[in-house]
Amino acid sequence: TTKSIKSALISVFDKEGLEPILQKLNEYGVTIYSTGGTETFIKNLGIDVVPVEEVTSYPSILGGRVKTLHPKIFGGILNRQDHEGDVAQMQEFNIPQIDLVIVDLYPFEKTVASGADEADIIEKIDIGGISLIRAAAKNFKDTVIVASVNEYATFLDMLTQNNGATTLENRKFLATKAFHTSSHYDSAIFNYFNTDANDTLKISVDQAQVLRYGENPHQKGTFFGDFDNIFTKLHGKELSYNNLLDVDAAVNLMNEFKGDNPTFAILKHNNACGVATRNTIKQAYLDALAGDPTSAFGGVLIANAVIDVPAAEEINKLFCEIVIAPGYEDAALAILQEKKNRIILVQKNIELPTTQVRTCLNGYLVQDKDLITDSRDLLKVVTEKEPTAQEIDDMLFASKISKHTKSNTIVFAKNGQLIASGTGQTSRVDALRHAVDKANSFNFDLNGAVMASDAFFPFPDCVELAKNVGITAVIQPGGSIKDELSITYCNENNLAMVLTGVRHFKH
Ligand code: 93A
Repeated sequence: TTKSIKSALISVFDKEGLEPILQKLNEYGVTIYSTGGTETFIKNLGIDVVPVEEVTSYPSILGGRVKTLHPKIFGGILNRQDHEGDVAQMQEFNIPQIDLVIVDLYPFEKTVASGADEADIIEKIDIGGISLIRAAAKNFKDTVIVASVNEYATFLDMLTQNNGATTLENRKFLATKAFHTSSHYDSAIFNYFNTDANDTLKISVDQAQVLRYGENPHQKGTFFGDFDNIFTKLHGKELSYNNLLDVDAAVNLMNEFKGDNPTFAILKHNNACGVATRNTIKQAYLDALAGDPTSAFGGVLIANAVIDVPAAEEINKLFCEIVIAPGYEDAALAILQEKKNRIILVQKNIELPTTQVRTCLNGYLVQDKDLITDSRDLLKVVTEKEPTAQEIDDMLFASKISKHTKSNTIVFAKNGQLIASGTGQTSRVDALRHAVDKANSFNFDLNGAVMASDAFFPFPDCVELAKNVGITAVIQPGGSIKDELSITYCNENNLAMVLTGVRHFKH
């Protein structure tokens, strides 16, 4: 299975790094076939080279679009040397054997990145080169493929070790690399063409980042995405699978508070356990922390404003996994970096994909993200009592949080602070009881607080319970056949209620 190389077809866009290989092949007396520019390059080095045109008896046509696409070339690459029929046809059609193919593809991605116009970009879709790669890689039993400059050094090593030959193992290894190159190339072309909102599919396999493990140590995990496109990591350990999920939840939540006054959120297990909007980022942090100082331990922290020294001094007192902010004052960063493992991220101003994917049974589910942020113009007051301006602010604040909390959820808020939430319960009233318990355990006074629900109240039990603990205004989507029962209860008990018409399930 060790095969010596007697002939090679070389067609490279970038000639850089090729010379040492040419010298080596020349030493071993390899016959070299080549295309236009590459042929000139080889000739100029004083090395003998046969133009492909001599093999095909065709000139390069259509402005170079068709130069290697010919049965004599592909026959030379694809023939099976242990196949009687193939061997006979090679003779019959006078096809030269090609043992080695070296290609460097037209620089499609670079051309796109340069901002070139469409015609230029389309011309950089390599057809012949990609076909040569696929053909040679398919026939790795007989043919060697070097599909990228990245493989030059490896290939040279192989040649030297085997005195001008390659092993089957060498050839299969290079074929694997080649299919990686070709699949990357084709996904880059697909991404360029695919302007569909369904942009999730832009994620390609070569952006895979193998994680230490998955959700638990016995599960393998990989992240398919481009983390560095969204964040600059300034400090800390490697992000884990669970860290990434929390970062995703944090970023989506904080997205709701873009452009608002300084807002700080603390998340645990993808749910917010503290959020506050204040005049300073330090106060926002302190009041977010006060929402549930127990849960905040080991949490993921996110701010919508630059972290200054006063805030950093406070944050530094907490054991937390990750801090995310649009920026840090130098001295603040120095403080936060005191803890070796603490992950510190700068969030760049990048729009995230608007599609969401998760596996389901033997396939996957794709949906648009929930991109509706509850705003004043959505609100319909359905009670005799009008909510106050403060209550409206608090209801919108609470509703933004409930949207990013696992269903069923109930969120209590007061004066721009998350007071408590019930998360991921199987009944709405359970979520509400949970929120009440939490608020009580941290001695919060719920009088004058507002309540948000991610979905409608199926029964009036929730507003009854809310009234009994001091809630004065309620925001919910509405849409239950029993809405009227809840509204009537509010009217009889001096509660304000607004409907948004937008459900925010998060399952
Ligand atoms: O336009 S092509 O798709 N048509 C072809 O038949 C073909 N064969 C090789 N481009 C083709 N190539 C590419 O030409 C190679 O992948 C390489 O990038 C380039 C080398 O051209 P030259 O040797 O003329 O510089």
